[in-house]
Formats: sequence, C-alpha cells, structure tokens
Amino acid sequence: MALTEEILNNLNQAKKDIDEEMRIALIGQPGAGKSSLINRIMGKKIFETGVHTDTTVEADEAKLDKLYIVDLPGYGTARFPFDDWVEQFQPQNYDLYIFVFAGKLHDSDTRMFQSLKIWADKHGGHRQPLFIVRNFVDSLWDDEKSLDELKAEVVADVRAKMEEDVPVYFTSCGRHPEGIEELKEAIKHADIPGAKKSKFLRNFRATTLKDLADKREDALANVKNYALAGAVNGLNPVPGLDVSVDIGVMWKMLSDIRSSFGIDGETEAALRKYKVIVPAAKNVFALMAKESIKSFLQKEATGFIGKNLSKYVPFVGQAAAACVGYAMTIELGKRYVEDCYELAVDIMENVIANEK
Ligand SMILES: Nc1nc2c(ncn2[C@@H]2O[C@H](COP(=O)(O)OP(=O)(O)O)[C@@H](O)[C@H]2O)c(=O)[nH]1
Ligand SMILES: [Mg+2]
Repeated sequence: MALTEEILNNLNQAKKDIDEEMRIALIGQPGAGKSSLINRIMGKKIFETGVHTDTTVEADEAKLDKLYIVDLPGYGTARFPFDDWVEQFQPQNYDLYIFVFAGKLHDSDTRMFQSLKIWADKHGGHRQPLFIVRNFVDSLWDDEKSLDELKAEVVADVRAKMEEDVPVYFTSCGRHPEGIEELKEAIKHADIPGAKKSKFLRNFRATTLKDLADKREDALANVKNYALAGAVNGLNPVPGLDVSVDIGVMWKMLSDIRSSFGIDGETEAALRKYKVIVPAAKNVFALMAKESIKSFLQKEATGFIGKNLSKYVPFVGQAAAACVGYAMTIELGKRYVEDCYELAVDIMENVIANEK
C-alpha cells in the first residue's frame, strides 16, 4: 500500500516508541521508605508500606502499562552480600534509579554508587539517572545542630562517597509530606529518552496544575504515534466514506489520554453533583465507548474531508483513505487532549477551592 512519505518515514519509530518500556528501580534498605516514597510520587498506591518480611528477599514489582517499578531488596546484608545481589537482581538493567536512605550510608552503598558508573561505561557511557533521596527528614534532628547543618553533613557524606557533586533530595513521607514535588519535578526532567519518559508522565497521578500542563504536552506529542499505527492498520472503512481508520487504535488513544488525566467512569458519576460543568466534559464522556467513536467519525468525516480535500488529491483509493484516517486521528487526538486537560484543570481547581 502506498502511503505518504511522512507516514512511512515515521512508522518504525512510532512503533518503537509505543512499545518502549520504562523501568524504574528503587534501591535502599528495608524501612528507608522506598514504598511510601514511590506511592507519593506516583500519587497512588503502588506498594504496601510498612511490610518488611518478603521485601528483604524478593523484588517487589509493579507494572502500570509500560512502566515497571521494581522495589529491589536491600544489599550488603547477610542474605545478600553486594555481589550476590547484583548477580540475582541484575540492577544494571534499569532506566532510572531512586536510592532512598534514612540513616548513615554504608560501605555497600559506596559500592553501589561506584557500580552505577561502571555499568554506564558498559552502556556506551550514558549513565542512567540516579536520584539520591534522604527520606525521614522529619526525624533529622540534633540538639546541637540546625537542620541546615545536618542536611549539609548528609550532602557532604553523599558527595564524598559518590566522588561527585550530585544533588541530594530531602523528603518526608510522614505526617507532613515534604520534598515530594521537587523530586517529582526532577524525575520529569530526567535525562532519558522521551519515549521512556512518556511512560512515567502518563502513569503518575497529577496533583498540581503544573503536572496537568506537563501531561498535556506529553499527550499531544504522543498523538502522532497512534495516528501512524492506525493509518497502517486502517482496514476498517467508515461506511459511506472514503476513510480507513483503525477504530481500535483510536479507542486506545482516547482511553490512554483519559487515563493520563485520571478521568474514568467514576469521574463522570462524581461530576454529577456539580451544577456547572465545563463544556469539555461533554466531549470527553461522549467518546468513552467504541461505538460512539464510529458514529462520531460518520458525523465528522464529511466535514473534515471537505475542509482538507486539497491535501489528499494526489492520493487515490486505499492510500487516500489511510491518509485521511491518519489526519483525522491526529485531529481527534489533539482535540481530546485539550478537552481532557480542560476538564482535569476544572476538577483540580474545584477540589482545591472546596478544600479551602
Ligand atoms: N516519620 C516518617 N515515617 C515514614 C517516612 N517514610 C516512610 N515512613 C514509614 O516508615 C515505614 C516503612 O516505610 P516503607 O515505605 O514501607 O519502607 P520500605 O521498606 O523502604 O519500602 C512505614 O510505616 C512508613 O509509614 C518518613 O519520611 N517519615
Ligand atoms: Mg517496601
């Protein structure tokens, strides 16, 4: 099938980007607060907290779509001397590390820091980002020293062991959470390929307007990949029209967009108690079922093709149908991102207003 150059050139990359996985490893001793911290960052319960028994011997794994989060057991213990730990858990194979500690650093931590540099050399020198987090900052306290002095001591110790001026994040997952937003922002800007980072961006729950803006940008950038996948699979002609789209791909695109913004069937029910709902809400909920996508296409396609006809004149038959499908998927995806974003902002602002 002859497709436009744009589609062909980008197709392989789009497929790779869609399938790309992101793997996050949590490293640190049991009780340091790894589970509590990742739950806070993700804004949802990923791991049980306060359970130490199995997590000291087995990795605890969570999979959210293409995002893997693995809570590795502690190393440098009688059970796992450092080398055994590396052998068994292959810690070199992650895209991003969050190292959490709550007390003193140990010699085995120094080995872990050094190992990450060695593993980077094996990966062509690109070191996977490591976030060093001193959790339990709420219990960082001393009669004789100020909090700033204590923090400076921690930073100096980490930098001596890393042999580098790395940042240290101070957090608390206790009664008064602290430092979580700063850490989350740093993870959002981590030096990893966009297709991987996207798997983080779409799977955490937004807690700030900045989060929603970042999700909007990520979702808009992803629309093209779905459109490409749909154009190639597009074997479902829309009855009565010269358009082929893969309704399944479209439906997946729309549900992924919704889910990134934390919108689902329960949101619709919860919104009923509001008297005024933004118009975007209607558009968002109207396209929740596969069937409604079909009727939407039938209604919209004629107008869409009319407006864009000149673009497709050089193509004939199936190719034109696929191109129109591609362009329509992009159009629909972009509109849907904006509607979901607007609705999510409205919900967040109302919840915040109600809490005040
Ligand atoms: N006070 C305080 N308690 C915390 C903090 N982080 C975690 N905890 C508590 O410490 C315990 C162990 O935390 P958990 O996240 O399970 O640690 P993990 O074993 O490293 O996964 C749990 O009871 C948490 O509620 C913190 O920053 N401050
Ligand atoms: Mg844990």
